[in-house]
Amino acid sequence: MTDPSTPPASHDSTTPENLVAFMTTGWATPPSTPAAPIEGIERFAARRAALAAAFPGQTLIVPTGQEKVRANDTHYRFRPGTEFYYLTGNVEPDNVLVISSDGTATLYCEPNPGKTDATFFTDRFKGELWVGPRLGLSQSAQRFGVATKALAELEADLAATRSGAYRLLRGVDPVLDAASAQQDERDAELATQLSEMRLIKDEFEVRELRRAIEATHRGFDDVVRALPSANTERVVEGVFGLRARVDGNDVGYGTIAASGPDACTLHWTRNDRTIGRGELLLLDAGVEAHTLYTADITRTLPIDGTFSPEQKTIYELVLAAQDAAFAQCAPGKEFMDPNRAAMDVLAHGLERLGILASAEEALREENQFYKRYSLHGVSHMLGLDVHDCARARAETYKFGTLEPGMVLTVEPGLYFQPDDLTVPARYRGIGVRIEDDVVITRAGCEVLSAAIPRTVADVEAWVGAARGASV
Ligand SMILES: [Mn+2]
Repeated sequence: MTDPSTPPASHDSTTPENLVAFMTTGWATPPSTPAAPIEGIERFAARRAALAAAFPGQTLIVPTGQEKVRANDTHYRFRPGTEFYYLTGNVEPDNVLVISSDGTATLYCEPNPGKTDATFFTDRFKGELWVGPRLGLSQSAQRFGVATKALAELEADLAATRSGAYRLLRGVDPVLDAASAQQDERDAELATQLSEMRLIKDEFEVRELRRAIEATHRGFDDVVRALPSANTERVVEGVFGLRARVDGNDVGYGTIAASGPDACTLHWTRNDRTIGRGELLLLDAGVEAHTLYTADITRTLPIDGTFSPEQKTIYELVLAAQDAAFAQCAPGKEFMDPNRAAMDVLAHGLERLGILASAEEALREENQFYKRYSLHGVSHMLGLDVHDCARARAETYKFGTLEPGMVLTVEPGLYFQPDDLTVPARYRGIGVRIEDDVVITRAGCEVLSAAIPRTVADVEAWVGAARGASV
């Protein structure tokens, strides 16, 4: 479904009938070569079949969403709906996947009228000469291995369907949401199923996550090389963003380039500060691969190549917490076990530093005082979404058990706010997070991002080498 048409803007030119006649003639016949099937076409078909089997006899509607307005008539770059993409591999906007009650799948998409229809040069949002050609019905069918129909037929087809049992993936397509009756529980069950299907990654998905992580490693290398001349956080964001666009689809989430005390703000994406000498830079960034799987990596780097004694103390404590968490990443462990292990290490370290009076007291369920400095949990699932599988039930995710094929982050941190009087002055304004991505294996886990320098010595050598090279 598409947005209601936008009225012409003041800068639009007029189109006399004679021009339309002239523009729609005199073009070579487009080649009729079939579209190449996407890689893993059978994988997407199997996912659709599994979804249909979970809701037998019901119609399932999974839209990808539309381009969103950034300002007036300009849009944000389109990113497909995760669930729609997971079921189709299709990255074009506006499409809607419908799985009928008999289990057959139909992709509703925009036709590609070629240059036979004036819209190819008059429609600023869909016209081929404005935004490039769409695949259209026959090419989409070939490429994604699914039956296609024109988007214009969707409303009538759904009207017939809505009298029966159907479920809609809500929150993606406002037009479909508005046109469908409230049935929160039924629709939520569809969203949950689509989240839980993605808890275990297959080989193809793990391969794509590896690619995203490798590209992210290159992006971190780029940033490290740029550090000697990077005087603002914005430079760091820009350098990483270049790598994300060149080696992948985009960044998987807004890059956090937090220098000095900005690191104490968890989702610092304003990135507008001037970087000071002797500070730490907390870089939390991930490249999203062309297949939309994203990395989620954090490194905390000494700008000048060497940690100060205070920075090193905090960094090593976070590192020890991360190592303790890695040791809990194994099949049969609870999802929360890595978090518990990390918080235990952090709380005892905070006690040694005199910040917590008693680790034991701080760790008690009714207190959780360590959270004043650790702020967030240690893990979340990672995949097509950076916070993947977000609609999974607590019993399968947060209170579930780790299984081979699950991919999650391990990211302890410590954050001492600049105005926190419970913290010795020399530690205030220090924020450290170390984040890696792991896949659970039969034997334990593999740290997919292990090649990115992490220990104090390795990080100092990494940043130091770039400084040396730039002199
Ligand atoms: Mn994360």
